[in-house]
Amino acid sequence: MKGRFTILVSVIICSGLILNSCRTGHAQMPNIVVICVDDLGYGDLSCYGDADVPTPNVDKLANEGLLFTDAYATASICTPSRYSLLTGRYHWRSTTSWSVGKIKDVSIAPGDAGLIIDTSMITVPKVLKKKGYVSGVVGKWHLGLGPAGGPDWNGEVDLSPLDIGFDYSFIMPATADRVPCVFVENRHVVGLNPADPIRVSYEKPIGDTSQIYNPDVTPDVIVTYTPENERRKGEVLMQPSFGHDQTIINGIPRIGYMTGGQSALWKDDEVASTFAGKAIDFIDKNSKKPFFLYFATHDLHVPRVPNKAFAGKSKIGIYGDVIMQMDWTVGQILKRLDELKLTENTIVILTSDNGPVIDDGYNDGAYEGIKAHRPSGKYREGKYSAYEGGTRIPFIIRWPKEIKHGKSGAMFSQVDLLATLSDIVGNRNTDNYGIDSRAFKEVLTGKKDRGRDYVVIQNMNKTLSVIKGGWKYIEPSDKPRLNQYTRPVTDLGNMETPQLFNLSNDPDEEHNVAREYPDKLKEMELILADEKK
Ligand code: NG6
Ligand code: CA
Repeated sequence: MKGRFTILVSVIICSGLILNSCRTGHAQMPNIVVICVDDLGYGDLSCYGDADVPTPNVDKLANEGLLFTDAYATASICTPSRYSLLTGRYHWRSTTSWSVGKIKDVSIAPGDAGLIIDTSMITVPKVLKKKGYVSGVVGKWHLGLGPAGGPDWNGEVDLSPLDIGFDYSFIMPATADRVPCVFVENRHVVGLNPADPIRVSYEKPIGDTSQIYNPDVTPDVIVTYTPENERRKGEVLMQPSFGHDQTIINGIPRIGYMTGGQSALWKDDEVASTFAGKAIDFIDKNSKKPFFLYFATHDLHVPRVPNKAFAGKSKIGIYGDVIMQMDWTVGQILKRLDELKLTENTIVILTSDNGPVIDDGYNDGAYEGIKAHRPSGKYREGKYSAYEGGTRIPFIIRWPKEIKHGKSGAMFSQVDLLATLSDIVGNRNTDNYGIDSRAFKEVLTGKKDRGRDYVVIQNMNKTLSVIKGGWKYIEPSDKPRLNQYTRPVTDLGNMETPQLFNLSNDPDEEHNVAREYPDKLKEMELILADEKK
């Protein structure tokens, strides 16, 4: 009798424990918010030592979390960088995934590119789903949609984030300087009037020629876009400095041709607040489940159109205004997490997709206003380049429950996010990791300060570099050395001879020491050759 009673009590206690763990099981899984800021430079944030632009919200994140000094994006441009972040695979390896689009050799996806991530590939949201996560993407996508040539903008958008693991999607299809200038929510263009269908071409003008940019008839530059300057057909509110000379939408000439969809056009000065609102809605709706939000802000990317709350507010002109706007957005997210009492067990990562650029194709005043501010900090060049400014990016992680405030000098690559997040949520089956992704849970949580042995990065021409133990090797390339479409002109780092730099004493990559250190050069060449196999 006594034995039976003991068994009964044990059963009751055990089932109580099981029930309890079921109830709290989900609550214990951390929520994950990855904020991918477009074109944010290593030198753009005060927590990284810059005093030119106030970024109190990002600084708060850094003050409560762990700030990485040696973190890398895998590419110095958007599409390949984001591809790696979501798939754990270097984009330069791609063969199959490009087959869905017609842009095999182009690194920056046009606005009518087909979905670049193959639907059979492993992705961060797919791995997290195995652990019960609900995933959402809000913001700039730039990884293609639909089959080659783009989706049916007027019907169901097939081959979208929803087909690679996301449960919710509210996106700008490519960039704000590429048509179509509409948001896509799940499988439909938002606010589309069927009587005014969207047509898109990246080959030739279509439809109404008064909407096509013509430098001979357009008025002078109006640097700051204001809501009062509403959409005036055919008039230019912001002049291009390079390219960006096709369809004028909301007074801003863009890349690509587009007609129709007038009721669906986004308002440029409201893109940031729209994204913030949608991100918050996603958090609100899913606050009771473990969620993953990939939140890709656009503010710093051209065309820069700060809302009037930020226009003219920084000391360094429009370039600083859009950083302040980005910081406000981050603040909105952090505030909501606080209000929902989710802060303690939510991992918030803030990083950038590639290095910074001052004039990226518009006379928006950034070049004139920026004064002594150095967007790449102490590093050489920025967006597009193989030099450090191209891919060494801010990376901050906050997770109050597990991570103590501090700084880490460990090398970390965004390609490792997939495996590391998998590990963090207890999904240790490495079949689920992308082929280039390695798990660095203890590094990201600040328990170890030795991360990757080396990282591999690419510039806009797919020229590869290896960074290891304070050394940097850039492989030889016959591609053009300069990108003339930025101001100042960008040195892409393409040279016909190998380059080797000792970053420890030459962070500026001024002295190519390839001849002086043949053994080191060989070692780095072999690492790259091995990676390429
Ligand atoms: C370039 C555009 C630039 C920007 C970039 C993509 C011109 C002259 N330049 O081709 O403005 O859109 O592509 O940036 O058109 S990224 O951050 O999305 O990679
Ligand atoms: Ca970018």
